[in-house]
Amino acid sequence: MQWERVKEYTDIIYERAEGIARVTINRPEVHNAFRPETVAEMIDAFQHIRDDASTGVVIMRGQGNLAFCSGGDQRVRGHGGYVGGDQIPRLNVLDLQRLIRQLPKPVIAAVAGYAIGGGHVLHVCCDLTIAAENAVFGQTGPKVGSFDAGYGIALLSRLVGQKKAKEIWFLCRQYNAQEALQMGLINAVVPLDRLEEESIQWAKEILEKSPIAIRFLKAAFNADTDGAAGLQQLAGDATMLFYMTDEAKEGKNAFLEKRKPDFGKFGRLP
Ligand code: 1HA
Repeated sequence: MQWERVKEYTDIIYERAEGIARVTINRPEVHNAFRPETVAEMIDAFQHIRDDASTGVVIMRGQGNLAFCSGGDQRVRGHGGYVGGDQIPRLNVLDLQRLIRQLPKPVIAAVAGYAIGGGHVLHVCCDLTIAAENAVFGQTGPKVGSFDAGYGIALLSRLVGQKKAKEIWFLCRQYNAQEALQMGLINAVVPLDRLEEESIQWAKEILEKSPIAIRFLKAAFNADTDGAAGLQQLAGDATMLFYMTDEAKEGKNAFLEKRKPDFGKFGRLP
């Protein structure tokens, strides 16, 4: 793969090749913990990916082999949130989680090493997770005085069931890749040196499929967990398709031509 850098950032790397976008958290000195700026850059990259018609799948990963992401950077945790250069305390990773969910393209987490705390919730929010054999999964919130009880609970308990999700949160244990696979937390485990290749293979298999079918399926999988916002996504996709029909165009054209629309010519299917 010939990865092309799409945009320059300080905390992340955003590249693309052959229809795949690759977003890498690039803070290996802190096991790829995120600060507000890291998250803002991720949000910017994901917004770009959303508009980029040449991209169909995203691979998210951490720099190096030791960590996918270790959650919020505890060194900049302040009063009410994580504090960046603008001195405003933020929990902006919650915005990123929603963006990953709303993105009409699948996001694959490629996890080498630790996916811990807020980093664990990020992989949970991704559509698929492929782990290297050295991957370690877990929540730390109650140990470090935090909790992410939004998607961190709702999605996790759908993946592994309530009893297991409670164990993960209440005990803050760490789980290896095989244990994670067994509990339905991830999709596959591969040797570390095959993680990249395997993630690209999965992305390529998705890229061969119908983009609109994949888009609707992702929205439908999210719809019931995400409540009205999930339905909004699904309904918005339906509107997008409807706008492509002659029936919808008749409505717009009639308005612009100041005449009564003739919807009678469009059949009603069972
Ligand atoms: O809960 C939330 C949120 C909830 C609602 C809304 C928004 C939220 C946003 C964020 C979060 C959270 O993420 S809370 C949870 C924060 N993360 C953690 O509690 C994990 C902290 N890290 C660890 O427990 C361990 O580092 C580790 C189990 C992942 C790995 O241990 P290991 O292999 O012994 O490495 P370690 O030496 O600890 O780490 C390597 C370096 O990375 C250390 O720096 P050094 O001493 O070499 O200078 C370590 O301090 C640093 N590091 C690791 N994780 C973090 C970190 N520095 C800052 N923040 C980190 N999260």
